[in-house]
Amino acid sequence: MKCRKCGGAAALELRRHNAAFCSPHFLEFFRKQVAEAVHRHQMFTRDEKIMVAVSGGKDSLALWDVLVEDGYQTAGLYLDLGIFDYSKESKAKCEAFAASRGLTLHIERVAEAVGAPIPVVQQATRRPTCSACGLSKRYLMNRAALQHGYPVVATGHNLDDEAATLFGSVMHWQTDALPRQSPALASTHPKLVRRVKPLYRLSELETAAFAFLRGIDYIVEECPFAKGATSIAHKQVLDRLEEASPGSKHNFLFGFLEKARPAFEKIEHVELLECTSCGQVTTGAVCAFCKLADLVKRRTS
Ligand code: Q46
Ligand code: ZN
Ligand code: ZN
Repeated sequence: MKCRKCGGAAALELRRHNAAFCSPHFLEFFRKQVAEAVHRHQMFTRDEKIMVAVSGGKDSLALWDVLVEDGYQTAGLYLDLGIFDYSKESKAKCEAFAASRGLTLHIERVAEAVGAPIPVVQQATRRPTCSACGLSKRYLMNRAALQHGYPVVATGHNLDDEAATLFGSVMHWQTDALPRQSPALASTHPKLVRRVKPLYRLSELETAAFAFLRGIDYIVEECPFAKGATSIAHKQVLDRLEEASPGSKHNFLFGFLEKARPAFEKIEHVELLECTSCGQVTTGAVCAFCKLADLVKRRTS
């Protein structure tokens, strides 16, 4: 196998692109894909401060690395979910990454904001762990960005994540979730920051290869609650399709973004209000996060 760019020995074959690259040209390819994503969806400019949500995993740290190397103004945001050793180790990876590059890392503790760490929240609410966790993460990301003056939050979601989420939404015909599935969500209210996913063009394998080649020290273990999540089953189904027909995930996601998403976008008309309890944006009187925190307080006291 030869590198598509220089003809040297290839280190990595990308079947869906029908190409192979040596290490330096793979890194170049990766950075170009991020630049293309940023440009195509006007995610942010060089004058803006970007908050990068980091979990300690390969994707978010690879993203932070690319943006820093490209000269963007960034800071990290780590959400401490209080999930046993997983949280301790992932936090340490983020702190080490930030310290080694002299970057700012903001830390938000879910236990402080919601009233209990995620495992206790799950027991108290008896809801699927990931639903309370996802809700808390989205809320705290937006709140932290507003508090610290960042107009945009970037997350490390990759092509595999996005294809799996889309698959899940389509499987259940969640027509309210479909218009929100996008590499870039604009701010629709002064108290909502933009949310962008600059890695949506890159697969999980590619972000792993990038992190490895860049010598990024990331947490390899997944969150212990990820195992039972249906998103894993969706990923496995898509992996099998990809194996049989390279490019399937790409075609599924990109086809949706180009051809189908606009049709769902038109039917989304929601009035945005401010939560009477915390002031953050909601569609009802009290936001879902405040309701969750209230429930946790009642059940744990
Ligand atoms: S951290 Fe939270 Fe994830 Fe763990 S509890 Fe589920 S949503 S799996 S990405
Ligand atoms: Zn090369
Ligand atoms: Zn609220």
